[in-house]
This record gives sequence, C-alpha cells and structure tokens, in this order.
Amino acid sequence: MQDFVAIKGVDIELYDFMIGERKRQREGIELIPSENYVSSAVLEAMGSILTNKYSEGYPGKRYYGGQEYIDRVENLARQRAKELFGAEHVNVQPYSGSPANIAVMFGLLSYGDTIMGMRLDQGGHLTHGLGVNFSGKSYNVVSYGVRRDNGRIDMDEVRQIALQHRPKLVISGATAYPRLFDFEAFKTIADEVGAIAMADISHISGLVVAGVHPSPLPFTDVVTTTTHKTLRGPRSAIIMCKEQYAKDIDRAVFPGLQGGPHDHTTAAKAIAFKEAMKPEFKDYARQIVANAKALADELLACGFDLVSGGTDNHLVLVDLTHKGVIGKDAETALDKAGLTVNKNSVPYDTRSPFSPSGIRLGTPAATTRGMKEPEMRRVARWIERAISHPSDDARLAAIHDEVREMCAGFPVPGIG
Ligand code: DSN
Repeated sequence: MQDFVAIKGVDIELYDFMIGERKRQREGIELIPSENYVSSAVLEAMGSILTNKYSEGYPGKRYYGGQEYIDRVENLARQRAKELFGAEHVNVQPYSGSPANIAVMFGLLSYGDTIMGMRLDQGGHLTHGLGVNFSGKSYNVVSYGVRRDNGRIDMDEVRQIALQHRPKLVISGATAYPRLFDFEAFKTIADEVGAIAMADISHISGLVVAGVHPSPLPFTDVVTTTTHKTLRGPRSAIIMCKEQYAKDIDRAVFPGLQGGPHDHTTAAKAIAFKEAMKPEFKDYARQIVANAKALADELLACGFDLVSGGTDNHLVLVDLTHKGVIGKDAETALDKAGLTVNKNSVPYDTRSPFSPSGIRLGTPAATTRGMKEPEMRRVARWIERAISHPSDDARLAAIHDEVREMCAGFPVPGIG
C-alpha cells in the first residue's frame, strides 16, 4: 500500500490530503467511466527515477545525451502498442488525450480546414470541434449527434453531413455514448468525401484490445487513445496511424507541440500494454461490459430513463429529467453516499452544461476491484435510494456505511 512516508516527512499538509484521497478511493465506489485504478507496477513506474530525464526527440535521434535506457523504454512501449492494437505506427509521447488529438489536426490539416466530429453535448469531446477549444477555434467545424428518438448515431445522417460539407477529417469517438461505434461505416464515409478517418477510442480502447468492441484498426487512418481509462494504464495517450501519416504526426508531437516526453509515463505505458496483452485482461474487459449491462438493467427496473435505453459498452448515461432531480444535485447526493459519478448533459438537454439533466456512470474501476453483477445491482438500488431523497443527509450517510462495508471486500490495487 502507498503510505507516502517521504511526503509525510517534508509536507504534512499535502500528506493529509493524500491520505484523505486514499481513504476516499478505498471506501467509495468509483463510477466515473473515464477513471480506473492502475496496477502497483504502473504506479511504481509513474513514481520512478525516470522522471529525472529529458529526452527531446525520438529513439536514436535525441537532442540530449544519456538516452541508452530511455531509448529502450520508448521502443518497448512503441513495439508493445503496435502489437496490442495491430498498428502500423505508434507515437507514445503525447502527454494526454487532448494534446494527442490536437497533434493529429496540427500535423495533418491546415488552419481553416473543415473537420467533422460528434457534438460535445451529444456525447463527443472538447477536441472534436467545440467552439472554445483549439479544434473549434482553428478549424471549420461541422458536427453530428444522435437521433432524438433512440439516442443512437444515424450513419445516414453522418453521411449526408459529410457529403454536404466535405470535411478533411472525419472523427469518430465519444465520451458519453453507450453504444458501439460503426468504425467501418465512418471510414467508408471518409473515403467517399476524400477525408482522413480518425477514431478517438479513449473511452473504449481496453474493450477494443480485448475484442469486446470492434476495432477501428487497421483500416482507420489515425487512431488516438488515452491510456488511463478502460485500458487501465497511466494518465497519458498515444497516437496510432498508417505509415503514410507517421512523419507528419511525429513532427506535430515533437517539436510541433511538445518538448521532452514524460519518460516515467512512457515506462508505465509499456507496463500497461503488457498487462493488457494477458488473457485475464480479456476477462476483465468482458466483465466491464457485463457489469455495465447489469447496472443499466437494474436502473431501468428502478424507473430510471437511460439514453438509448441501455448500454453496449462500459458506460450508462442516465436522464434524470423525469426523476425531478438535476445532475448536479444527484452528483452531490451520490458523493455523500460514497458513489462517485459525474453530472453530464444528455442529448437535446434543455439545461446548461454546468447544470445538466443527467449523470454518467461507468464500470471500469469497480470491475478492477473485482465487483460483478450482484454488486452492480446493489449500486443501482443505492443510486435509487440516494436520488429519491437527495437532501436527506442521514439517509445518504447510511448508504455510505453500506457502501463502505461492501468495499472492504474489494481491495483497490496499489491501496489495499
Ligand atoms: N475527461 C474525459 C472523460 O471524462 O470522458 C474526457 O477527456
């Protein structure tokens, strides 16, 4: 278990915060779908002496000396990612998901080019073209969303928008879409309009490598993913692409956007890729989806409205409109009950992103602790009990006692 002894010796104030967060992680259930618990080996690499090194450039072509081992670390991470995903080329240096997506656009497009992505308020991501983001400020954005009647992406509509606006980049991928992406259809549409096809699989990459979600590789031109969500690695990202885009992507990452790569994180990525190659990772990914389905089914039985009526992946998007509770108040109440979720817009939300109508739930972290369908059904019933009386602190505290008791039987990797 991480006991932060050295930190305690130099910074008692920070130590207290870290002990508090450790307790929170252990005694509550993490249901934010983009979060997970990394292994002790990944944690060790992240807190290692590799953070001491600078290594601008790429293996064999660096701007600083002393790269004998760092080159090997980066090559190992690249090689494992190529094998794990079946990618032609991989850049393992992006600091995180947003810089990875920006690097793709910076490397392959000219300012003012048209890009097409999923609208943030319908499930997309900031970097897929939101007006206040670099992507929305630098490129002409056209967007697709989901159908009002079934909450699903309509590929005919995506094709019509693409034919009308002829984007240079077609982005598939989302942060709040509970259904499968038809990556092949996106690639066909991109080809039809002469666009580069990009898939951002940050949320689902762990499911993709396990074969639980169809993969956009090898046919998609560029694929980005964070490494810390369902993939269960360090807080970071990678870019995968066809060989023809490799030089432009690499130049965009360094020296275009970034300086020295975070070598300790690269090492942690190499470890995570190795872990994800193990047969037990496939079982883990299958259980993530089974757990999400159990959670969704029980929530439906408790009278909740789910966007698209359920889930095919790791997340569930709950529309609270008919429950008479707003997402922010639900998030606060659930926090008090030891259930960590995030408020989230639902498609066609009439409320603002700061105070949306829904909450977003996911099972990757709970599944890492070994929780299965019976625990997910309990979670759904706790959510119902909490949300039906969101201001009843005594009731919420009582739920947290039950949550704490259940959590004691499911240790957190790296914490215990
Ligand atoms: N912040 C991530 C998420 O929660 O989905 C997206 O970048």
